[in-house]
Amino acid sequence: MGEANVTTYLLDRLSEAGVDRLFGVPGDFTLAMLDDVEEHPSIEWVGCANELGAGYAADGYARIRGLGAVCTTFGVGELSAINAIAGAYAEHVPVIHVVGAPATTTQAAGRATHHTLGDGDFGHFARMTAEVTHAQGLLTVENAAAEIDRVIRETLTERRPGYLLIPADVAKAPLPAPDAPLALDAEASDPASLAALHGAVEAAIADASSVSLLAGILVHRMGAEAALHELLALGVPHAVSLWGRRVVDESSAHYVGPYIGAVSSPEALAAVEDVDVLIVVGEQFTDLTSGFFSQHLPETTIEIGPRSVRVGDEVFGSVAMADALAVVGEVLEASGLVGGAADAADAPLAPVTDGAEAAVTPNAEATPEPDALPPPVAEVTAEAAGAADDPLDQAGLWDAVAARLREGDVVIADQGTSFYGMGTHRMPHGVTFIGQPLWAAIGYTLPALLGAALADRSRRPIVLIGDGAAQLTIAELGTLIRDRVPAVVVVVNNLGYTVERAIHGLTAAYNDIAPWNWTAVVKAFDPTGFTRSVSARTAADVTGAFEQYDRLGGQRLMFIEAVVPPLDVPPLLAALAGQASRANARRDD
Ligand SMILES: Cc1ncc(C[n+]2csc(CCOP(=O)(O)OP(=O)(O)O)c2C)c(N)n1
Ligand SMILES: [Mg+2]
Repeated sequence: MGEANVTTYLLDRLSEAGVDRLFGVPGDFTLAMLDDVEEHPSIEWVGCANELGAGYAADGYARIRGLGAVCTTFGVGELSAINAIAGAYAEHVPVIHVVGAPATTTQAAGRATHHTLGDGDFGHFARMTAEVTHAQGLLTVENAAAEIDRVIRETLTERRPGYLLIPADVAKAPLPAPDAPLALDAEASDPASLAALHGAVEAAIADASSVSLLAGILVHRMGAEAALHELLALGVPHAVSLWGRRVVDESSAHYVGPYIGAVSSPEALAAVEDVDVLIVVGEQFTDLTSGFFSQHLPETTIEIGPRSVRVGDEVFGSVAMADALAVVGEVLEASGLVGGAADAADAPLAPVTDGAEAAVTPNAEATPEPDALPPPVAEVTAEAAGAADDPLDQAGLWDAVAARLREGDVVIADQGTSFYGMGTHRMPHGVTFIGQPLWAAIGYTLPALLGAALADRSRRPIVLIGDGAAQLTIAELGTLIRDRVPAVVVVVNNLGYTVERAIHGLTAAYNDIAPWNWTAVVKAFDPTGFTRSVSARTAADVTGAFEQYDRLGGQRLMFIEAVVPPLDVPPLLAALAGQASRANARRDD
């Protein structure tokens, strides 16, 4: 081991926070740092094909592990990663972006240095990044330890990315290893606020005869999943947003499906909109997850945010999400309003109905004009699939994939037909579903799969991605293969941007992509024979590929090219696309 320095200090701190992989692409301003990474006992370098992929990989890693890190070089490298960092910001994912900069003396001389704009200003990129990171540290020899600690602490606390700019000389400056653990600010609730909340929740449910809960992604981000599960174990009917699917166990008898505003299934619509009291926890309504803001919540709503709770017009501050859930649980338990775990868990789920048989209508006053209302989308069961040997279509594909899922899987779905095709399929117990519906960058999922897979090698990683999206980030397939990361990669070959076709330009040439021979592409990326690939034309082909993955002991990368018709659109996407095109065409004048 070389001498302890600023880089080794940073690596020690990252390792202490649970990070064991650093994703990135080298550059001359980071090379000296990377020698220390190579020598570090607990952090491994994962060289990626480009910085955008490395950023997405760090994001996918963080979504499983709690913190991710990416290292790029000044200007050219960091700006390629900035899209990924902005995505992590939007989606509340803690990622540390480490950037190697020209040496302090080079910067002071102000010369036209490579990877700069040539104007002697070395601050352009840090200023750009400041817009999409919560904390920024521009390291000097003097401030390095304090700034590394501050940026990591704030990144973990805020669940937003942090940026560390390290000039090449500062990276190698001597600095002893940390002598005490990183102190994280405790997020303790104010006892008086909690007591007041208790009273307000009691009053809110005093005359209620029904209650249900809607959960969102911030439950995961705030580390409140255990508290949520404890509350749900009381037998509370619940729904999730499409973004927040990972926070509940979708195999629960009390789970009613995703709530997507007006395009929800009748069961989800009734459970969320037609109750006396709704508890909303960790939810941020976005256009794509709320049916373009068509949500209609009951008058009495208890809204639990990351650090505060709103009950009617009253807001209770300084309340941690987990503590708020515990208070609501206490009150609900005492009220007798919820069924009791044992009986309720045995209750059969209401049968899944076709949208046309919708028994429930949304609140009359809140209903938008009839022509703006898409048909509700029914939840789908895996058995609903057509014949296994019929030509593959969207319905058959997602039914076949859903039927093969099992406990422990990490399913990552890209923002094309994949995300919406799987949106109405119930995940088995113990499956983590990851999407990126707010930032919604196509191509995110393949590198995110790399990160998620390396974050927990005991789980089966499955990526569902469109052919257009895969063309953006396919280079990281090479990284997966080089590092021999087993996974199932499903690429939906529908010859273009089908989700865009559904919104506008059904047959327009701008929605076509360059056709690739996908199985040949995989071969070209695979000099060692690590992959198996299948061009799936039927549901039976898809099922067979999953079975083959298992027969190979889950030790290979299984690439499934799922060939489906270009104009075939999952029902949920069709409903949302109609709303999207209306929203895009709307003029306020
Ligand atoms: C980085 C980025 N560029 C462009 C878009 C706009 N966009 C949204 S969906 C989409 C098409 C996705 O097509 P594909 O991945 O093939 O999925 P499909 O719907 O065909 O399954 C595009 C171009 C985007 N969301 N992100
Ligand atoms: Mg496509």
